[in-house]
Amino acid sequence: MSIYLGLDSSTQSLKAEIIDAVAGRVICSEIVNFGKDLPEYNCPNGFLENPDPLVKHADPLMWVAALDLLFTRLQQQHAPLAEIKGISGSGQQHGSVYLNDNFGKILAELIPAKKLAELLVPALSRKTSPIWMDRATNAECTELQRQFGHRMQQDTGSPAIERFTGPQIRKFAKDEPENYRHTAQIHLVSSFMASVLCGKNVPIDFGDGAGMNLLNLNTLKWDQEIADFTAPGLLGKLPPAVSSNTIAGGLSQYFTQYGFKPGTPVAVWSGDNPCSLAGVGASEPGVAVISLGTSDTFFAAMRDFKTDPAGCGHVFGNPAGGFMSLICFTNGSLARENIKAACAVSWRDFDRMAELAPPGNHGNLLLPYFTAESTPLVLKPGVKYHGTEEFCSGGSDSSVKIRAILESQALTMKLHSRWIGEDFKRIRITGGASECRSFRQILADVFQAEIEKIAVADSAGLGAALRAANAAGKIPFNELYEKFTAAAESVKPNPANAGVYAAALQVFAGLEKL
Ligand code: XUL
Repeated sequence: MSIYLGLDSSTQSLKAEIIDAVAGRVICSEIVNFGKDLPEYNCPNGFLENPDPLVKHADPLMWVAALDLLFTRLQQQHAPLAEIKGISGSGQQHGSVYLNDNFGKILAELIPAKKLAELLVPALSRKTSPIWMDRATNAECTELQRQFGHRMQQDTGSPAIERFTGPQIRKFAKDEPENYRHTAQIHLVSSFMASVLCGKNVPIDFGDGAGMNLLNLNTLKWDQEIADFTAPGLLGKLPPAVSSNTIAGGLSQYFTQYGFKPGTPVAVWSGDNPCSLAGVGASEPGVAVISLGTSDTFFAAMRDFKTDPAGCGHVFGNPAGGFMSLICFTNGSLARENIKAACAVSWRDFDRMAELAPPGNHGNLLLPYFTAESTPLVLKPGVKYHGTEEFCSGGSDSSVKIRAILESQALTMKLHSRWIGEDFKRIRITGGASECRSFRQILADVFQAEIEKIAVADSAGLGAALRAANAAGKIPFNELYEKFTAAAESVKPNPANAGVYAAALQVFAGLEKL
């Protein structure tokens, strides 16, 4: 048997996808929802409440508590854990975990009599972890930009970005110098989880490492000068950066209590977006991916290294080698959920009602900044409506409101992905809202591209499992893609709507500038 496990540590949950790489099937899935299953960590939406809307931290102990609970559930459903030939994972990007010099020793001596969340308490040099939704580092970004100017984007793939790990580390070192001094290791969510699995500190992969404003993408090494300016002695606190198919180590003895074989190979984890690129079978250039999760992201494997002149898009490592582009829209599902709640409809009606308004929606659009936005950068949340008087005063039908959010989200993706310079004719779609048929048609019409959905909804978890099969089982990605990522459904663009949306795009671009 050729069985591999992919784990997906996302903003709101930890999921498992177990695949049979020969049969080409997901044979087992499981989920732990942080808000519902671990309410004691006070992160109903994956982060801790904070009076400052720009601050978004989570409790890293919740992530490891989820690991124990997930494995318990997999064991209860008799998942073939002893048969697993390799494990990898996907982590929400940019979030960082701060550990003191007990961490390595504690990991080496994990004992099944206690749970991970209890064992790791003395290892934290900072109780909370800033996550990708945090925007509290604007001052640090300004300082980094002032110091490095255009080189920051040229060499790390992005200008200094609020949610990226380097600016976050700089803020921590400035605000809490004592706690920073006691920090021996700084991990990403991905490398932290992989370290726990392996019972030792393990590297960060190029895919996720590129989201830190610290990795030089020309040399694929930490940038000494940027690291030194970011925070004192930072280089000594970072794990090495390695390619995404590196085997980080063997599974710690601790996990035999769930039925795993100790020493099962664990491949380095990567970020959720790089994993999704693999999970939808798009690691060759030419096909773009839209992932509709907590955030909406638009990404594609890159032909040549290229950066976004507007500074909103990023370059990350492609887990299959080379680079990928990525643009993140923070107000993804949050905006859709807000409109759904305002219209008091079910998701099924949300989908159905969007089709009742015509393409172009009588010119009604909105800038959906329910929370601070990364693309374009908006630090002061606020929704802006544009169109008929009725729509702007909130009096329109639900169908118009719903169509407005979906068309606006499709237009912002089109507008902010132009720098990639490719006219994508095929786009693969994944994530919860990819179920929404009307949204798929709107995306097809706005991009004038065929929108393809694959059968497995958790593309990050599947991508992690495929990466495990590639790294530990040496199965080529192409072989895996043939078996796992064929399009299950596809929506064709309607050429008759191209003009309406080309005009709407101009209006939307103008609105953003106001
Ligand atoms: C990407 C980003 C998000 C997170 C969480 O830059 O911030 O997509 O990875 O999903």
